[in-house]
Amino acid sequence: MEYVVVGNDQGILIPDLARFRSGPGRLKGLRCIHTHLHGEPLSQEDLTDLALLKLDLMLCLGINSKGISADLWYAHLLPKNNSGQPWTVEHVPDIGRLRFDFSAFIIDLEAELAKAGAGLGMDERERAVLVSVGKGARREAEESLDELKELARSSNLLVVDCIIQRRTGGDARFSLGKGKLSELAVRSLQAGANLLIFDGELSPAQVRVLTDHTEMKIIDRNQLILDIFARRAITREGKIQVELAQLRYLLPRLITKNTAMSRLTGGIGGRGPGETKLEINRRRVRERIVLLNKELKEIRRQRQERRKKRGNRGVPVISIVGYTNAGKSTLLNTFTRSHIRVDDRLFVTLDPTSRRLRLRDREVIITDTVGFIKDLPGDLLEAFAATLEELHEAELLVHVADMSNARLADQIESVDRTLNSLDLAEIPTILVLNKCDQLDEIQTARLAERLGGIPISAINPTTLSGLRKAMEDVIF
Ligand SMILES: Nc1nc2c(ncn2[C@@H]2O[C@H](COP(=O)(O)OP(=O)(O)OP(=O)(O)O)[C@@H](O)[C@H]2O)c(=O)[nH]1
Ligand SMILES: [Mg+2]
Repeated sequence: MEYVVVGNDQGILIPDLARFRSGPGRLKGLRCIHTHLHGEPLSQEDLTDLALLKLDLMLCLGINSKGISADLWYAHLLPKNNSGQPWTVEHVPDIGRLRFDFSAFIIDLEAELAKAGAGLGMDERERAVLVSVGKGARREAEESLDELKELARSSNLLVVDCIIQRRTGGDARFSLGKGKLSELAVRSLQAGANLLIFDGELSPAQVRVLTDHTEMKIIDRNQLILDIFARRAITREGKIQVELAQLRYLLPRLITKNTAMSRLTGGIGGRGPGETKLEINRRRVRERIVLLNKELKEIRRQRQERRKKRGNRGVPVISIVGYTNAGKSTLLNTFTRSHIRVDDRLFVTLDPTSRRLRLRDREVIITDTVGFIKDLPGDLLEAFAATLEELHEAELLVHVADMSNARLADQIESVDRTLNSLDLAEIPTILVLNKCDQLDEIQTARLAERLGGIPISAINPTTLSGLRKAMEDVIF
């Protein structure tokens, strides 16, 4: 079946094609043919649209002084190549001389794009391109992207490309121009990706600009973290907390997608009927937030009652805190011979777990809880307030850090900052440097001295005696 969409001299209305032929390496199956009345070749704007809309072809036809067609130019996208050029432009002096089996050509091109995208073969995972845009130092951006990669991996995504763009100059807000966006679109297409993940937080205005110009799925770091939490939540309380955080984050970012509007002329028209639908969506979200809050309140009440009972018995509580993936659950397992789930992924533990532990012949309760991360989304922190509230009852915090991690110092600082913001800085804290088995003795001793922490290897019980003694000294 073939369709023809006809525009006028003002522009052309392209229907919403977001779900149409979208797969790795697929182009839109759409050729844009238009006239340039002054004999000028394809403009930068034409080429940008070619990339953003993943068109099969962008063609412009010149008209000579007698109104008869003269020169024509056409452009199409290219698979990944050495020149780095995302498209090629051809010039044909006379339409009568255009000999080109375009259908056959486009089939070949799509096959090549798909091949480049498929890379390692049959991988069912969603393919993502990570993007860092901002003003900070390049090194910081790279480190932050490393963590974003781990987050993506923890969310079961395949990272196929990373793009870092540094901005110099006065503009503190980053803005992504159409040109940069089209480069992102082409690189994503060439890598067979359909998901762009921005490091940092996208404001509602930025989300609007991005979704207006591309048909790719676009999320930011916070949404990725929320997604991981959503996958991991097991208990009713955990699930409600995560959903609440997601809805709160989503609400200001709910926008109608402007796809049915002319994009080739910069979006004439308006958001007309979409607006009302948007309001309905917003209202639904608000209603759901009220409902979930009610349910959460009831769960919190029950939780408080349980806590009161436990509190009456006067058993001291020790809480394990720390950056995600530092080895908190492993430490609890080794101390109490338990089998909480442990994995080399971020945010494996969401729901708090408590176990009994004997210290100097007396019983204490040791708890493991959700890990922290730099710039933990505020909505998430708020949603988890009830879970984290239990930390206030602790007589001692054991702060577990991963000493084999290149970002150790930053991670310790992030955790300290989070503890501060939760008003927990007053509780006595022992800093534990975990995974000392990954370093040699000299490195371990040096780091332990510099940071004032106790080195351990949570997988090896014989390394825990120093920590045990330090815990006893604080508790008794
Ligand atoms: N080499 C080494 N690996 C360790 C050590 N302790 C923990 N690990 C590993 O580090 C990874 C994370 O451990 P977890 O105990 O799940 O970490 P966590 O702090 O509970 O992480 P989240 O619950 O995801 O926040 C796992 O693959 C563990 O096997 C250690 O002392 N040495
Ligand atoms: Mg854990």
